[in-house]
Amino acid sequence: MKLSIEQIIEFQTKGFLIAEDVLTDHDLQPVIDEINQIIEERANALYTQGKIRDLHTEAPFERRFWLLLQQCPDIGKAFDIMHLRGKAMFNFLKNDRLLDVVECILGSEIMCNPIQHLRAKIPMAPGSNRISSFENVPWHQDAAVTLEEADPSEIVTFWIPLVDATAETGCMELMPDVFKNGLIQHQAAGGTMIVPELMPDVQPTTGECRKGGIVIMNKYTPHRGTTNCSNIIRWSIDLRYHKTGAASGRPFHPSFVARSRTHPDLVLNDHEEWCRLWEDALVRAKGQKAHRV
Ligand SMILES: O=C(O)CCC(=O)C(=O)O
Repeated sequence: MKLSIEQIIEFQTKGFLIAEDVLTDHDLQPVIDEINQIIEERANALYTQGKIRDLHTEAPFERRFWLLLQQCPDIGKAFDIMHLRGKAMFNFLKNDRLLDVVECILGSEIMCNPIQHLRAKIPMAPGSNRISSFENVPWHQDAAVTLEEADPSEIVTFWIPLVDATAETGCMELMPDVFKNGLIQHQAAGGTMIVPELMPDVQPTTGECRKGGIVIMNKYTPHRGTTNCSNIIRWSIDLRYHKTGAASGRPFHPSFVARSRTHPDLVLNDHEEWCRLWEDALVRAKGQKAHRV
């Protein structure tokens, strides 16, 4: 799907765009199946070790991981793209419908940026303070989670819900227009976040986005993830892409060519190679500072 000119202008002027109906179940289901399979394998292993009593085999994707997490937090250890390194996820990073949209914004020479996450935002019981800053991401600009080397790079975020992301399940809240002022100072305390006294005095937009849609964000757009007040898991993937050759902001983690109209042979199609790149990088970059604060 190509973005319309109105959508492109909206993105370029507001600093974000919620593009509905970009992806189909055909695009998303292989990723969901793969996540389900990983949950199944981890659950079975923990069950054998006596750490899980009820496997909840009948529970749907939107509930099972949470039911298992409550019995054994270990099931959620390193549950992220670079650690799981699934083949369906790797293929999704190069999904044609997704990259058609990326191309509308970044042009046809595109690298997949290594800042990429799978998030299971679990329901928060009223009054609970258990939630982490990874699940309930505070107000920030994505530029703040890159190193200074990427300041000249156009890095665009594509936030993709795997279930409907609503005000109830937890969605993005975004500040329109603020990207035009560039980077705001961030602090590390409480998770990388805009220094509270420097928060722009701007009414945020609640970025509800149904499954199949994508929230596209400029790297200077202040945004946060809102609390999940529902009884399902708000699964999502957040990916970033940049122009081929530009600095990624994480030089010690692997970027790869996801699309090239001029040199299609440069596209990384080898899942095993991608796994190898991540395995090496995770060992070599252990302890590296990734955020600029
Ligand atoms: O998924 C969320 O709730 C927050 C994600 C986010 O802030 C990001 O992708 O930069």
